[in-house]
Amino acid sequence: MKKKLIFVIIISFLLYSIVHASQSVQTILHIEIFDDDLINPFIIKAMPEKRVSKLGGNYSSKYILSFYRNDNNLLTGYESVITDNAIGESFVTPLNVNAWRYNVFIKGTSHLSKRKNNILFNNIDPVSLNFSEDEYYLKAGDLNTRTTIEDIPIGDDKVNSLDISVIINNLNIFDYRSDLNMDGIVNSLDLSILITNIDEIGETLQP
Ligand SMILES: [Ca+2]
Ligand SMILES: [Ca+2]
Repeated sequence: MKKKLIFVIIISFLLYSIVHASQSVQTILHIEIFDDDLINPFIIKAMPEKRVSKLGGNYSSKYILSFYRNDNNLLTGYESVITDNAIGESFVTPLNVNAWRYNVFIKGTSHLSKRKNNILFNNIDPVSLNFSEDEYYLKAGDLNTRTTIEDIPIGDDKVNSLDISVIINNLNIFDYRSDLNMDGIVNSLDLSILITNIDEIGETLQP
């Protein structure tokens, strides 16, 4: 009788171990599937306004793309991107966002945000996001630092006196964010671009 009881206990322990181990395997598999489900690389285009003309183009800038789930509007992840000088394009290789349907915002380190709604990333249909359709240029002048994402300083998506004080502090030097026309120096030309956009807000702040 005692032997039988010990046998039952051992069998129960073994069964528990097997079930527990298979749950752990499922957890590991789940993480692997999650990684495999990252959205495929895609192309974006965004052109900052009022850049001076340069041989080979002058449209490069730094941006953060933020992905909000289309069904519940929850922020799912960010991807950083630096566009090229020629036409403001970049190939984005996602590291943080899984396949889903999203509303996607682009926010420049010196520019107001724009959005694209209801974009399906299903890793079957190719995706390209052109934030500068119809020669639409991103509005410049958001220079204060509200937060920094992946080493890219990001403002509050408004152009106001906070941004004017940043540009005044950077007059007559080179500063990547304040040099709005990208001619190599911060001066009255950059200030006048900012003044043109005073009180403008980006699309993250619009209904
Ligand atoms: Ca601002
Ligand atoms: Ca300048």
